[in-house]
Amino acid sequence: MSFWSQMGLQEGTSVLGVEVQGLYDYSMFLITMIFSFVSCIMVKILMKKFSGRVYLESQWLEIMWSILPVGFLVALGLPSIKLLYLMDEISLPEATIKTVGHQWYWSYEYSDSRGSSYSFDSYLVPDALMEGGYRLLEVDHRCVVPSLLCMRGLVTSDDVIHSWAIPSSSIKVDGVPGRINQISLCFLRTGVFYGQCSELCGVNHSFMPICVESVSTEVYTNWIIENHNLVLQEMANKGGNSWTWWGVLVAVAKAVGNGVYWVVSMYGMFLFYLFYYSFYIPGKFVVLGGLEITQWFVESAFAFIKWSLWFSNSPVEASIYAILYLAGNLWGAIVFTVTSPVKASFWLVKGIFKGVMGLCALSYYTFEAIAHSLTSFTEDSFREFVMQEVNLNTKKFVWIITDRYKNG
Ligand SMILES: [Cu+2]
Repeated sequence: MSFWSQMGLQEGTSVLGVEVQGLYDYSMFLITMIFSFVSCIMVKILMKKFSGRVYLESQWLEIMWSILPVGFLVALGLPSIKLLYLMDEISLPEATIKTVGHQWYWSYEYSDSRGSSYSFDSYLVPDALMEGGYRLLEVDHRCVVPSLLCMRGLVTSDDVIHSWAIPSSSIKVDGVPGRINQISLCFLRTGVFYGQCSELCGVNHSFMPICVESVSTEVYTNWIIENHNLVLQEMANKGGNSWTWWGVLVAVAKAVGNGVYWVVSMYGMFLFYLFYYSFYIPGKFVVLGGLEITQWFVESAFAFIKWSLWFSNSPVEASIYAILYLAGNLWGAIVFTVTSPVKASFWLVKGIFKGVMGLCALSYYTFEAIAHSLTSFTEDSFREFVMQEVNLNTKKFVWIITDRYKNG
């Protein structure tokens, strides 16, 4: 979170947050360089007379002062555009947290597990300062998220437009009534991160803070399972023991139907692929090849019959035609064998073509390398580490969930 006399951005708590920080530092560096250079030129213009008796034009100078600014703009715009698109990227999230804005509090919903929905409201704690907390930032129930695990956040609103924002993670999503916006939640470490409603929503707009508690995958998974079990228990208690033989029968029939459907669909798929690859594909090739050979044979036979008829009518003409035809074919074969230098030149052309293509590929890869170095502000080893941790946590999450569901 921010601290007194802070100059830059908050310390990044998500991959995006770190990247945005990198972009900020990089653009500030470029801007400072441009500003100082232009200031120097302007001071020089004020101090000196930039005029010469023979210095009338300079093509080279004009080309440079057109191309250099374009280069700077690209260097500033490219990383920005890349981050903009990365922000919308939701890469295979494990679970969903739904955030609903109200006048004037937030509510969180954890609903995609076991058919139950665990939700709670999150209100400001008015006298947090007295309890050692941060003023106007602490809430009674924090939004709990796992760290280093990909989650999906859905943000919407119940009344007016709100905005769910956590500056340190570069998150700001508008909660619009009647619309659902989504955001990727992947925090780099455990901790408590603060934010505030960032869209003017009424008199108590300043008093609906956002407080996210990032915990380890194990803690999160156990927490969500416990709460879902509590909700399920409450639902069962409310419903009472109102089961009937009819209900049991329907449930059993449903289960049997599901099983039969599953088995039948599996076998159907198996038989389909078996038929497709062992009969259809080979059959298709045999039939098509046979058709082609038959077509060639029929065409040749037809041409020969035609020529025979012609020969029976006017033998001289037909013979001359046949001799010319065969000689033409023979001449073609002779030319092909004698003029092997042509073949060599053909290979040369092919080689040149390949070389040009290789040069194009080389320039493409060079461009890609430059674009990569321009657009990523974190080290490759850091990103690899994050990916490894995320994979590990995903496995842990799935393992704990399946284990718990098996047992209870
Ligand atoms: Cu607000």
